[in-house]
Amino acid sequence: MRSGKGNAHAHSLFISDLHLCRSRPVITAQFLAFLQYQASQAESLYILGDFFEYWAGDDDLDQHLPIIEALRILADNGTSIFFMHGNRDFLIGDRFAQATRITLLADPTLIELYGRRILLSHGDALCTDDVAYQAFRQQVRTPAWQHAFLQQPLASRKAQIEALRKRSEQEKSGKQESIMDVNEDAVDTLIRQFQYPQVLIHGHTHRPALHQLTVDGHQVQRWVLGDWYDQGSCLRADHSGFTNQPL
Ligand code: LP5
Ligand code: MN
Repeated sequence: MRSGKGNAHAHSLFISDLHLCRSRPVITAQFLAFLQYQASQAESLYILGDFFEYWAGDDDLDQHLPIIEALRILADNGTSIFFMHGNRDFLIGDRFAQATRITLLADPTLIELYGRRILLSHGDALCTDDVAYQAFRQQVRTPAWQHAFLQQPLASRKAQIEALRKRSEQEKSGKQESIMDVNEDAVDTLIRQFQYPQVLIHGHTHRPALHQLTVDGHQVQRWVLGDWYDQGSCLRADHSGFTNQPL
């Protein structure tokens, strides 16, 4: 048995917001090295959304074969991989999951790990002050919208995504920073809904931090994962708690 799997060194890793795309090969190379040297030592890897810069549909798998193959090798070697959709890759579906041997998780999902109840989310649903985004999100997360979108030719989907990306960047430049962060009441409501997990882990805001909360007298840690634009960011969980894993 390799170190760190199923023994006293057992640990799991959490990442999000890698925004992998072919135009940023350095990040892809960094991620592939991370899988080989770090994730391979973990019993599980949780990818909490915006793994790709965007995902147009599983018929575009060929764009990312080295990544898909590396995930499959990791899974075949015994690291369980869990994957939650982000706002950029919510169209990842069963074909991608089968090719990579990942397990898709709903957003949010409660897990129990090393004696703690841990709630996982991408984080965009918690940004409730961003009303324009939430209206858009509600529309594109329905099965009917997704079915109709995926029926269209890949080239047409990509053109629409490009237009959306431009519009999103324009609109973001006019939004206050605070609007694009999580709403604290939305966080508290979620914590209550899941009966006060000890830990909430999410990404999306690209504001890595540990927030210590008290919700109805319960202590909760909110870990915000960082993005991978300049350097990787990874949270490690084991029997003694949580730490930022140097990459
Ligand atoms: O990702 P990030 O952090 O930069 O910004 C998000 C919100 N923007 C988005 C858009 C994505 O970044 C880019 C597209 C991803 C591909 C998705 C694939 C399939 C969808 C294809 C649809 C054509 O998620 C941004 C938030 C920000 O997070 C912070 O939380 O502010 O939201 C926006 O800027 C969105 C605008 O406010 C509203 C846009 C409405 C567009 C409606 C026209 C599109 C019509 C499509 C049919 C419904
Ligand atoms: Mn996001």
